Amino acid sequence: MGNIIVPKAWEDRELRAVEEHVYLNRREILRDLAVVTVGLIAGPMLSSCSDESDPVEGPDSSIGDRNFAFPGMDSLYPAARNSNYELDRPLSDPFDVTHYNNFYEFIHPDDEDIKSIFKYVSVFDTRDWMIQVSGLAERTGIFHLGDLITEMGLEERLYRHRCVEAWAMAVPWTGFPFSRLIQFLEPKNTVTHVRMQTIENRDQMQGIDYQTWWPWPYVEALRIEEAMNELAFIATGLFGKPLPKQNGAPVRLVVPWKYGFKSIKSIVKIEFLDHQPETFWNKAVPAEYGFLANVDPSVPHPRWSQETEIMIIDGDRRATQKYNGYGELVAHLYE
Ligand SMILES: Nc1nc2c(c(=O)[nH]1)N[C@H]1C(S)=C(S)[C@@H](COP(=O)(O)O)O[C@H]1N2
Ligand SMILES: [Mo]
Repeated sequence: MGNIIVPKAWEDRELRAVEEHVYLNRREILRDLAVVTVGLIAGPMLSSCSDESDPVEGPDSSIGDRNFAFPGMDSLYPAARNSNYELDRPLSDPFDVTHYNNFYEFIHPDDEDIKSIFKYVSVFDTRDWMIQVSGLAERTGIFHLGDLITEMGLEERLYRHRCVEAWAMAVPWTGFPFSRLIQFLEPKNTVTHVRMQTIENRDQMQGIDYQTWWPWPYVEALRIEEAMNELAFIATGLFGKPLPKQNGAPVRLVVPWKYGFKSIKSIVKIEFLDHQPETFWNKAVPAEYGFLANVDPSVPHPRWSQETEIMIIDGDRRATQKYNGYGELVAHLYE
């Protein structure tokens, strides 16, 4: 990708200030959280979070480095598999899936290899993770991820993944349907889009200051009907364990019928809107990245064909399927 200089107009200082505050003063905020999260199950999760002795999980040689996003996190895995979501292909190797990543925030200036992202995530602190919900909904405020998971429950689903750059994989995600979370947050009926934002943590994500030409923070969005589709999934785990940092810990979106860049990682903000927002890739490279970005073998990327895909890392090449094989469940959204 070229060094595209993007004007700084995207900067939203107010928002950044809120997030920095949330991030740097997590434990203070947790004390006051009962006031903010009206109506959410309060109590045990929150009080145990303010315990200064939260355990930090060490790297797991099979899948990588993780923190506890909340106490007791590990005990929720593995979750029961939902047999409605099976695959026509074998699962990818866990080592490949956690060592072949796309996460621009962690690209290292001296080592831009996609297979090196995992080396630079250990400083990423995902403990006591919170998500700010705003916009046109009844329930807005700052929610602790542990509380949301308790409220939503967890299940495992086998999904395909297809990157716009033609690599593909098949993986078991753990999480909950996005529709369940949206229903819980009660958007107003004027809502047309849901916008999501990745944490912008310059101290821990060296790729942000290095790649000054990208319009940080990473932002993605879906139409509300897409977000409510049964396939749209909020993942907190992978291969029966909490998400490794390089795969978007502690909480990411998964939209398997769209190119991978829609599946935004490490989400700290969800906003309900009555218009289509700008997104990271739409702003950065509008000619290449359409807002919809449905997987489609008949629509080539401006610089390459999308007719086939390559399974990581073994290189097995297969025909790309329209909607990544999920047409039965999503084609009606685009008629
Ligand atoms: N915040 C953020 N989310 C992101 C990206 C990114 O660079 N930053 N890359 C996207 C792209 S292009 C892909 S293909 C997937 C890759 O997910 P994986 O590394 O878990 O395979 O994450 C998506 N989510
Ligand atoms: Mo991608």
